Amino acid sequence: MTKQFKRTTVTSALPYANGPVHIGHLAGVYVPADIYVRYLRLKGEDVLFIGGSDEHGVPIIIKARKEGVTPQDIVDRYHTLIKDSFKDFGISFDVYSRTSSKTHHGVASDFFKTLYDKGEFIEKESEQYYDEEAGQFLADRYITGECPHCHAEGAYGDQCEKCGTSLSPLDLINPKSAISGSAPVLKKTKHWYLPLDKHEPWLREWILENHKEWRPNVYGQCKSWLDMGLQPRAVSRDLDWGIPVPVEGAEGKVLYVWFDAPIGYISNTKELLPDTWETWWKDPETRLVHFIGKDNIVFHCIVFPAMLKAEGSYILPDNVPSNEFLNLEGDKISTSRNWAVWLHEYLVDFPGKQDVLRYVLTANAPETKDNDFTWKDFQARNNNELVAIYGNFVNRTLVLTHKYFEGKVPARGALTEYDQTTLQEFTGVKQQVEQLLNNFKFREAQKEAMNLARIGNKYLADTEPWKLAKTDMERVGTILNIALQISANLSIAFEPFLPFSSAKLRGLLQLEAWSWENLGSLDLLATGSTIAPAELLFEKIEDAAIDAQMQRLANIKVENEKQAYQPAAVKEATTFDDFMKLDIRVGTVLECQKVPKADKLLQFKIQDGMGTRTIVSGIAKYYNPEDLVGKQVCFIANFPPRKLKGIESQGMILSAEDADGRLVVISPSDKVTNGVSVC
Ligand code: B3M
Ligand code: ZN
Repeated sequence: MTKQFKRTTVTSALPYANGPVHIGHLAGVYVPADIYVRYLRLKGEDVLFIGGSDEHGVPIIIKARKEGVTPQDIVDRYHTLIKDSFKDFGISFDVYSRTSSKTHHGVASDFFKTLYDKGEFIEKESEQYYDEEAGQFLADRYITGECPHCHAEGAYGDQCEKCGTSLSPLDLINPKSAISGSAPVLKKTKHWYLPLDKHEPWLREWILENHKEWRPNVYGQCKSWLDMGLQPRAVSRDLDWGIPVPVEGAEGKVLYVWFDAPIGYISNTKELLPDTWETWWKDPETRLVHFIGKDNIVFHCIVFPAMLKAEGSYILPDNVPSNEFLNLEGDKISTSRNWAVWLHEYLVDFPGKQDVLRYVLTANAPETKDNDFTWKDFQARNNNELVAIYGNFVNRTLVLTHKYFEGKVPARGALTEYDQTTLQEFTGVKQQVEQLLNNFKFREAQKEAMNLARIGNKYLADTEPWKLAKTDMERVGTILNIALQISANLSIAFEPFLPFSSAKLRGLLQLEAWSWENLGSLDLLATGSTIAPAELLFEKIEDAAIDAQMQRLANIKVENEKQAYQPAAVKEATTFDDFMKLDIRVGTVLECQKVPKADKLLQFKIQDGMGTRTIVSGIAKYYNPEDLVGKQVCFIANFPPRKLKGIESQGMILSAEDADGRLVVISPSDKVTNGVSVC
């Protein structure tokens, strides 16, 4: 028997405020959470939707240091940007606050204190790297050195990015502090640990026995953690950005970011509802649901529940619907490599098209496995589904109603057998969508809603009311009445998924009184009521818009390749005499043209100070011949002539080969006399 609850607290992972949010965030966490919350609200259930920014942790400190600003400056900048992006995409939080708030510092500090006083922590001394020049302990990310596995330089204290091995700072060969560059020394430091091993027995039972209904990816990850055996986890760090450990003698120590961040859900609830927040966190009749990405599973299913249980007065999550990852055009989304579609940029390129992105991200949601976002698929889903099915159906219905009935809902007469079959297909929709949404199957639920549009579209195509208009207006009225009622139903069915379009459609239909309960009803629009002039719900997205996005990504790829460029090793030593044997000179390009039937070659006529010479060079892919005429170039004058495609080449033009393979001709930085030597 599933338990009955009175209300639901829905949380969504608190994004780190060290960068803007992108489509991966939206697809993984915020769109599904928002769909779920909108659905519960529509059903009239008591629900609270909690969001906020995670403003502590080492990446924020590192970013601030790089930019020469304070961590507070960084989080102020991104908190606002992130909050605005969510608002723009209709993510309907009841509260969106931040972990640098005063309320949160208080709540998290008290939480730690309670556990401390109850003896729920163990205290341990360990040796950690300390930077004597900077006078501080070093977080794992602040220590770099040689990887003990692949011997790459610049591996971090927690991971080697070259070979992917996870490391501990003590593994690094020749460790260096990223702050001062000095070699760190080992020094004793004290920290507080949550003894997860002590919690293991009840966690095993609670998850593995009592929550078999969790998504297989979530359940499976928990099981493998539990089977490996849990270890005590440090909940404090030696840092100066975060919430001070509220214990005497803990100067210079703050709560570990993963200790304070989930408490942020509680603090943000308290900020919104200072008097009643406890109902949402402590009443056993409240259901707690965490929406997160897969890298956060262990913290939400094991660590945070252990903290809540240790505190003693809180409820535990009932479900943790975690998604896998969304990739972008086949590659992992990465903030540092700029390999992402940023939400605030999307809205500049596609203003007003929030719902299109919401639709595509749900249609492709990485619910059971990693999935790929591609711009071609984005375009196809918009043009072939939103425009061609949903939009087309609604538009035809509205236009025909205006054409034949002056924009008034016509009466519905007797139904034919075909009408009955159509309506039968459609009555099951509510139950199906509900069942899917209750089980966090958002992709399939949205598909069902789209099926409703498909039914409508097919109904109009099959009954062809435009052909009956001359002979049987009563029948046309019946058909359009049905089509209008289906349209009204679509505005309800799509409300959790596409809230902007649903609102627009309701405006067009002048549908004022409605609720989720009405889904499936054939009497949403009264006969004789007026509808607004037709307007398109969705617009076709042209190739040019998609090409521009693909080009942007291609440029980023080139940039990234350049940044990752490893210069070749320096060649064996040579001598000045050897160098002097090469006769390098400057000349001016008089003529330049493509060599027929050779796509790489350009033929040059060069003024070399003594006369002219012909040189053939393999740079045709990178230059328009006419752009080189008049330019001075450097060439080797004493190579023996050789024939290329039948043309005698008298020398070689010098170019630099860029990281992406592009050849760039070398020219003197100022005009010089033709024929002079380069030395
Ligand atoms: N900020 C990690 C992340 O964005 C972290 C989530 C906190 S949820 C309490 O992936
Ligand atoms: Zn390595």
